[in-house]
Amino acid sequence: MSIQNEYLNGLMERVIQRDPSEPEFHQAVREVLTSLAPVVNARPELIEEGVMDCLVEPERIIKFRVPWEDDQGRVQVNRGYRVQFNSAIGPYKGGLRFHPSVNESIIKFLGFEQTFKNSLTGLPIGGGKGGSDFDPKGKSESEVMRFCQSFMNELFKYIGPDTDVPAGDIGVGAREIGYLFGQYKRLRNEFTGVLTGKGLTYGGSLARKEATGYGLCYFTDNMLRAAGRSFEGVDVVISGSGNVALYACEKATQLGGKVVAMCDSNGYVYDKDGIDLALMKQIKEVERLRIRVYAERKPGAEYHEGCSGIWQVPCGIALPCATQNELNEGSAKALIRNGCFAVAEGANMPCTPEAVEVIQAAGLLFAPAKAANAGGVAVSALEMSQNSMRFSWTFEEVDSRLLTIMTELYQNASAAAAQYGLAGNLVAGANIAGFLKVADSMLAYGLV
Ligand code: NDP
Ligand code: 2IT
Repeated sequence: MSIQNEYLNGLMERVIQRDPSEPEFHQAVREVLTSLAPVVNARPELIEEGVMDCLVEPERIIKFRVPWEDDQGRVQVNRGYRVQFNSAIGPYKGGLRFHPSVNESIIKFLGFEQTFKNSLTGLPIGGGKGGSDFDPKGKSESEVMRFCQSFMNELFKYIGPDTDVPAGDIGVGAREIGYLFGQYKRLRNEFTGVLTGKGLTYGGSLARKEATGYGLCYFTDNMLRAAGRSFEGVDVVISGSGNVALYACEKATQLGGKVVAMCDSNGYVYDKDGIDLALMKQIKEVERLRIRVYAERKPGAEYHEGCSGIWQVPCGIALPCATQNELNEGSAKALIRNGCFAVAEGANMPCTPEAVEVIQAAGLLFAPAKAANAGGVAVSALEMSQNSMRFSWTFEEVDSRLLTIMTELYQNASAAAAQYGLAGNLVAGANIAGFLKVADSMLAYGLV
């Protein structure tokens, strides 16, 4: 779909010309500008006052060297990033990703999307993202610790509980957050809520670990119910087997679905009896092994080499929860052919634009990442509140707030889509609803 506004088309061209080698960032910006054309057509001051031009340019990009010593005593050098994208409605907030594929384009796309996602939660958090091309796979505990400490030796200068509050993402979980928090505390001599996703003994929130996966299922359940459907008795396919995927599996199962397949970057497992989550957690969270071990330990389960084959597994509901652009047009067509009726994005931008077009054209229910996976950052914001209060809520308290946030988010995105004549299009609805609060705040401040 093209952008139905001449100015925004020109802006898109300028974004590409300015940074021609950032395809993921262009992809994310194009989707948002396409959705925002009807808003901008109705409110030309958004262009005249410079909001649209500012929206696509990060407030600040920090890029730094991360030297660390491996177990053989050799110096290794990685690259670190923090993109502070937009602070119109609160301190920059968003995860850190450690993965060999990380580059400026990927961190910019994630920071851009985070701005709208965070606004959608209804909580006062701006958008940011960071990370490194460091690969935690195959590294020892002490190598991971030394890397995290070196990463924080530079990052601490730019973050703070009222400035920028990082958290986890791919390759960054409670272990890495512990090392990062410990180093920040040493350097600043301060115990503050500067990171979220912390361990429960030092300021972490109950239900943060579960929040993205649970929130994804709460959002999906709302979307299904509005269409007279539910998880009950439905086969579900979930890509990935990390933090988001594991807790999506847990909640989808609690809501009556049967998760029949999960994957890692090497291959997928199919279990016709439904994934044994306790076994999967043992393999992935405790022992940190490859997913093929699941099929070795679970009678009746099959392992297949190659992760993209997972979309050939018949299911009613598909939850891509691994990484960007993991579900392409061919995979979308396979899902549709096999009777899938709903796709909800747990990962950030997991469906390619061509896949989204095919899914929407075929009339499937589609929940976009910015809305559907906002539960993680929402509970991060609740962790910030608890840290500020020097208090902690029970699991039930946090979980019930999460459910309310995801339900209201669904209603707001649906309403925004309907208001602009796009009823049922949650991509447009989420982008518009997320944008308006940010844009009105930017206008209020005056831009130059
Ligand atoms: P984890 O590191 O815990 O797990 C990532 C999973 O995805 C692993 O199974 C990994 O397999 C797989 N994966 C990663 N990269 C690739 C790749 N290039 N190709 C195939 N598979 C891959 O990360 P999370 O679960 O935290 O994050 C998953 C997605 O959810 C990401 O898109 C993230 O941005 C998004 N997200 C995360 C939130 C959170 O709170 N953690 C919040 C909102 C969104 P392998 O082990 O083989 O690498
Ligand atoms: O993509 C995301 O929303 C996250 N990785 C979570 C960010 C956070 O600050 O909890």
